[in-house]
Amino acid sequence: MRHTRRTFLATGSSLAATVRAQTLPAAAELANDRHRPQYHFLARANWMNDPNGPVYHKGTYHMFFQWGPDHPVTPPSQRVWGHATSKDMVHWKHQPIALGIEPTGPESRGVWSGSVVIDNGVPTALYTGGAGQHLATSDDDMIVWKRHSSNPVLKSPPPGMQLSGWRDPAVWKESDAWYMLIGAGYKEKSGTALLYRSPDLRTWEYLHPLATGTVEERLRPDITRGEDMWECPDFFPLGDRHVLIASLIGFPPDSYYTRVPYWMGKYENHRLTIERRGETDFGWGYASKTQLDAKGRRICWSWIRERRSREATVAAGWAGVTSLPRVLTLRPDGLLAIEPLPELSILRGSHTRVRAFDVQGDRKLGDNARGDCLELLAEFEPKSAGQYGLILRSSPDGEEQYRVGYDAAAKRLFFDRTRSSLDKSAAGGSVQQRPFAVGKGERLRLHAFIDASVIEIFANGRACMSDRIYPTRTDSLGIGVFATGGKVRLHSMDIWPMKPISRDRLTSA
Ligand code: DQQ
Repeated sequence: MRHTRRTFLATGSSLAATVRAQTLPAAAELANDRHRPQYHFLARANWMNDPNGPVYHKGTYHMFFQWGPDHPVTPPSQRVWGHATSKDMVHWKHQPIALGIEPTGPESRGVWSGSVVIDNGVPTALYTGGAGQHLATSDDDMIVWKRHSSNPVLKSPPPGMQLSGWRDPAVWKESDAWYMLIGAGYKEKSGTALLYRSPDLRTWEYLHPLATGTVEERLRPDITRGEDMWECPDFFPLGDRHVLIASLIGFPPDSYYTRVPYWMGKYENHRLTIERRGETDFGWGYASKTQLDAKGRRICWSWIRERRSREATVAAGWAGVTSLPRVLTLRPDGLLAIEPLPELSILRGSHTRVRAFDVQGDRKLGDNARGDCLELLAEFEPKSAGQYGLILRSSPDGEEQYRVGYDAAAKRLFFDRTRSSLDKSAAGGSVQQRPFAVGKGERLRLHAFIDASVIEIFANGRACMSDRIYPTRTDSLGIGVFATGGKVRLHSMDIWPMKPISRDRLTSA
């Protein structure tokens, strides 16, 4: 039996009790859920959040992830490491739980985020286990993991620090030793990432904070609390620079928002001198984690969160999606370039090209340009229009629609979800805007991936935005373009239907 309102209420209001009462939703229900993605990786069912320890080893990509296997809204204390494998980062096979809840000790309170490294050929996971940082090893297929006998390998933060959190180890090797960053924060002040060193991944020496946030970095003046913890730090070389990524939550009154900023700079003598900064995701992506792929490219994965009510999420029986693989490179201007993995093109179906035309007002495209499982690449030549961009998931009368566009005067990208669903509880959130400038003589290139409730947009290879929408109408499939306050030229638009990566929306072979 699947959960019902009655079983939900019978368990009382305690979330823990509710979790125990749930069973996995039937595959058929998930297969028929039109909000469930078809070509993004996600858990079999129930709750999913951060990507953990993505690693390429001996011809196979391994993705671990925070999974709540028993309930669509699982509290941190019941999260485990799920596991899936892939040969191409596009098609996935679900594997058994890699690291489950332990009956006693700190890992009975949850197995949280971390990393996997290959230590002399041995896959080794470092992760936060309820309290402290823990270690486990496996053989090449990473199916069965053995916990280190004296976990936690790192029990507590450096003495004397008043921290708001201390978790999510990111680990890498340098010529002399292993290094690790642990996400942390100075209470009521700012996030930080603490740097450690080890000869063997088991004994760790604290060095210093690699970087620390500032109150001024908060994006909104009304933030009164939050952003005092950097979750899920990640750190890696890119060209002749290094990049630090962290995930931050802020709490304006009555709501919250998240950011995944990056800091780019020179890393010398285990200190990072920050030169440039930016955002890895303008939207709803979080807890980004990177890895090297078989070709040596730096691949970034994010968790794309739900944006509908808890009630709707519980009824759906699943929550959370992993982003498409995103390739990070260093741009000549010192900023981060972020693009979808080119090999995603193996999913493309028959190609449609829309002829160039001038756009004024809203313009719907024809019937061969519609769907909720699409890739779309549009280039706009700026003209007189003040705002222009794409209309996605539009009903024929436009009462449901999602807009992503550029405001030329304000020099901002914006994402308007206010009409994305007739269900107001699923269309919440104001228009999101972030600074972005289309240069003189430059076109705006919007590369969009639509996958049921998931929207991922890449703009000119230097900005990325994820969102979730839940249109109520089954005919909210239309594509269009818009221009206000003048004209824009749609130079080209290429559209491909995307092939599902499994037959049943379970995303597993
Ligand atoms: N989620 C994990 C934490 C991390 C947070 C627990 C970020 O380790 O800080 O599921 O989403």
